[in-house]
Amino acid sequence: MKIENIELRRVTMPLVSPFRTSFGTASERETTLVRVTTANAEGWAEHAAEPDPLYSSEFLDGGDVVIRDHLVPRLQALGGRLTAELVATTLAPVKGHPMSKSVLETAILDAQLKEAGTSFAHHLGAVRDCVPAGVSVGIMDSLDELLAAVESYLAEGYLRIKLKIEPGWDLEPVRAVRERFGDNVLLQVDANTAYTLADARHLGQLDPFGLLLLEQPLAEDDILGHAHLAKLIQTPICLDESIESARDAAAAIALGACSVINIKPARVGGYLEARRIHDVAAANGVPVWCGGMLETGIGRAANVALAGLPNFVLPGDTSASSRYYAQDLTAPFVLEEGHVRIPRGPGIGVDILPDVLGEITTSSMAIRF
Ligand code: SMG
Ligand code: MG
Repeated sequence: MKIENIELRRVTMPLVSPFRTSFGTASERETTLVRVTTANAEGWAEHAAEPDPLYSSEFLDGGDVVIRDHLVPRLQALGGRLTAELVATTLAPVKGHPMSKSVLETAILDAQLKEAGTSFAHHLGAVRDCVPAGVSVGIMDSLDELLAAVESYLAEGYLRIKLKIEPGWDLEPVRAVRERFGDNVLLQVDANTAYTLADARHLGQLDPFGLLLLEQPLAEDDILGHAHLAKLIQTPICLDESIESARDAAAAIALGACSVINIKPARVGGYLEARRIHDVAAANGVPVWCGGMLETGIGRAANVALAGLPNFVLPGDTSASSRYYAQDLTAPFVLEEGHVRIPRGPGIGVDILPDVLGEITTSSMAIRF
């Protein structure tokens, strides 16, 4: 495939409400959109990193530089031989930066599939038309505020609730949600690395609440710690930040560090590696679910397609657009009886709304290929 242009476009979108995690609070989402132009198609993807390197070591400004100075030149060297399948191996000599690699691979895959008239869902191997939607609920100032938020998400039809936790905001919010909404609500928690193995006894106090899983309690590089923790508590451990490749997934599973995996395509370098993780987990009987990074409709479309694969057996952070945005960059993803529909058009299967794009763009950079 011959690429003519790559454009990096920085956009900022207001969030409907601030989103607080154990590492910070966001009231807007900033991202870099990548647009890849070929003779016959235009591919789009969005960078999953945040302005600051707090979720992982990647951050948006760093991503722009790495893409422009280190990744794109390697792809240019391939000339007309470039395909999405060659992106990861071509970029492998550059250490790290999975989110920057992912945004390029995804935009190229989108253009390639649009040229071929094939959807992400079909290409990746989705086996359903709709995926069950969960919602991630941030840390709040009070239990009353939390219960009101959970109540309205349940009323909207979300099929699973994930509470963000941190030391000082863990047992009480879980207990409050269980007491108010009962034991049948599918409930899980996400610590974003906020604990250490010394907190094992404390985390064990979550056991009576029947949570689906405890996501990433310990540091991302503490695989052994998670394996120890898994022996000390009953709640299943799910890894997010720790898993950046199918090899990581195989190792974590073999060591007993997790019994569930959150797959975020951006975190693992793209949708093709994400599918490999899905396959490794399936081969080991480990269920997976699709994570989120507050995606606009662009990233959400591709995530929802991935979540259609057979071993995505738990509801994902594949919420409706309205969870974060009053005005999305594409036609909004909506909840239909707790599910989100997988786009079936070519590529990611959604169109960018040009007026919205114009309004939210803060800068852009064109790279001639
Ligand atoms: O897209 O709904 C979403 C976000 C879900 O909680 C979510 N993501 O660790 O899983 C996670 C967090 C990381 C994002 S924090 C900016
Ligand atoms: Mg997480």
